[in-house]
Amino acid sequence: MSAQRKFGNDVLHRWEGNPILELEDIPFPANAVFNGAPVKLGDEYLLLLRVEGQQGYSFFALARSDDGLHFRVEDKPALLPASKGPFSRYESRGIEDPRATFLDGTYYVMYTAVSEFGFRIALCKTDDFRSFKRLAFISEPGNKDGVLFPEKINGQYVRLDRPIGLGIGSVWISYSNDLYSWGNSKVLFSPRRGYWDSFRVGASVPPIRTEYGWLEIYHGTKMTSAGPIYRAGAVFLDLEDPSKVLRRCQVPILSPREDYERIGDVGNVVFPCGAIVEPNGEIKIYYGAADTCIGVATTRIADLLECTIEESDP
Ligand code: BMA
Repeated sequence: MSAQRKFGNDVLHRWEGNPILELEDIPFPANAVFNGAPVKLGDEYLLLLRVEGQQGYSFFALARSDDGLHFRVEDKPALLPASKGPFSRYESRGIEDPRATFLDGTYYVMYTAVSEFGFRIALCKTDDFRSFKRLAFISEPGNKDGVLFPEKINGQYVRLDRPIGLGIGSVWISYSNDLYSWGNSKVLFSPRRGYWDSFRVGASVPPIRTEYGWLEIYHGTKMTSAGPIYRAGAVFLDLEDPSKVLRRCQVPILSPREDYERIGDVGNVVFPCGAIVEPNGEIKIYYGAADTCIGVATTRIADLLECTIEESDP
């Protein structure tokens, strides 16, 4: 059986060495590692990891690699939930799902802050992924999956996120003049009845500029009698006006099929949090698998374009 048939013809191709990081690779006591944000700093690949500690709350650790495939995790956590100061109240149950964007000469990281009040989006910045400066909470509770565009559009910062309204999760777009105050929020795209993304959709990878529009790799869920199945999909947004969806995939680009994606703390989950576009055009997408480990899969813009169709009413 060919590798492609074995993997069910997903548009993304898993690396045969997956998972690239699992609990055994964490050099301190932890419960699981998943949902990491990749960046390429010079020739080095960094992966800011969500690690769930044995207590049950999450924090971030840093992994380094020369090839984007073999990673070594640093001995100490990179960022812990704030224990004092104004951020501590809203991070008391952990920090989750970092997404990193290079913008204005620095890296901004949007992450989910979790507390007794619920989850909300936080923003911090870093130059080296060793020290982080927390900037602000940029949403109230009930919102997560914040991803920042890598450039200003029409003079404004732009982000996607996923507020939960009436239990339904759509991807929204918002704008800001200073990265702190956000507004002019609009629904960008929603779950589709009867589809693999019929229950919720959320932004996953910070948008990537392509000649066909902004590529957003998102996650979508379908509810089943055994719980949700998390898959990955793709949309292309208008370059000048990213509130317009130009194209959307009909089928998922990655579905949980391998044992490490099917079985874990939360089974049937693939959850991308970032991608690296290589000089040769290959896109490496890093994803959490079953909330227990991390995998990498590759694709090309042309393949993603081919699996999307024009939105009838952009
Ligand atoms: C989402 C987030 C992710 C997690 C996923 C699957 O809502 O909480 O951190 O990987 O669910 O459990």
